[in-house]
Amino acid sequence: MAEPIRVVVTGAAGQIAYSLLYMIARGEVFGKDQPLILHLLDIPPMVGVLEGVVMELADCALPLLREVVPTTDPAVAFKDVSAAFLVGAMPRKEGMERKDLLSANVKIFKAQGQALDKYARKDVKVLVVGNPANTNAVVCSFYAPSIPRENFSAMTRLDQNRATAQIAAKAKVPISDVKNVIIWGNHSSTQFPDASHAVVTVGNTEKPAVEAVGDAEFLKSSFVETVQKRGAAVIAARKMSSAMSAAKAACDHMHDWWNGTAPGQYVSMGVISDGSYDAPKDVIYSFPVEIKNKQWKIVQGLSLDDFAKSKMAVTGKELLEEKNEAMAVCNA
Ligand code: NAX
Repeated sequence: MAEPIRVVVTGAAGQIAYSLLYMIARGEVFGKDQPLILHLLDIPPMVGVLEGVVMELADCALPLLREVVPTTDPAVAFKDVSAAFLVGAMPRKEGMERKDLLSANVKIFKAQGQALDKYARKDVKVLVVGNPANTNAVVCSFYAPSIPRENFSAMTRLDQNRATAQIAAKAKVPISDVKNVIIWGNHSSTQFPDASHAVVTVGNTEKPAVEAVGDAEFLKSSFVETVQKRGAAVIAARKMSSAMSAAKAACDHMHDWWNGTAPGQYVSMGVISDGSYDAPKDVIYSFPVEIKNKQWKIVQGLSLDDFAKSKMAVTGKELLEEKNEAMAVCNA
């Protein structure tokens, strides 16, 4: 069997991590033959809860899990890690402005970027889940200059999974029969869920999603809105934000990064923008990517209509504004 790899999950005492740690430790991300040493980072007030999580992980009796390292020290948490799930962030509290949240979280991701730079493996794959995820990922990468920028990503896979589920339900097919739904831009309400290149298998044939759902208007209206507002709908119903589905999406994201995408299929990831599709350069923008040998490549040559272009411009502008605000906080 392979040597164990070290994987860190931050926010390890939180609700997403509660599902995520189990999925990782079962081998659903790095494979059923890959032993793991899990590093769990949280903040000092959460040490007691973290101890409970460690007990439960032991009680799961998972053969791949060789060691668990709970800590509040980033130097320990990021030491020699091959993969990092950066979930921990300050939650939005009542009365808090978006700006206050951004400023609190940007500081966390600056410090974690510096710790990654100092202690992690240089080929570490970093997935930022904590919000504002795209901008936190930009900041984290900026403060880890010894690690390639391509190794930092932000999670829009939950949005992709939500969008794919909407198409499957509308076309009345199993979810595995829908592929290549795209999320463009920011993991925020300006994101653009795009099914115009998606394909649905109906019987033995592949059809464009628009044909399979039989409703072009749906794809430009309620489909887009439902996906954009799904997070809020879950909060309204559950009184807590998405956790199980967020954990599953984080696993899907890292799994595909680690193992590659199937031929003819692409997935959406927030990655450093090279200006493809007129997105602003040097922000972490969600693009469709294909992955081979642990390297992602933005899918090129997809046609965009005016509707798509206008939506993508809005989310790109927001990302640029967020990045500028974040860098101002970092430099203050
Ligand atoms: P919780 O509040 O349950 O857990 C967050 C945990 O992070 C807490 O245990 C907290 O103590 C810890 N934490 C805070 N500061 C830390 C630091 N400096 N270092 C290490 N740990 C720290 O939140 P949860 O529901 O787990 O959500 C976590 C983050 O994911 C939030 O920012 C949330 O907005 C974000 N989400 C992102 C999604 C995405 O698609 N990108 C979807 C789900 C989720 O909303």
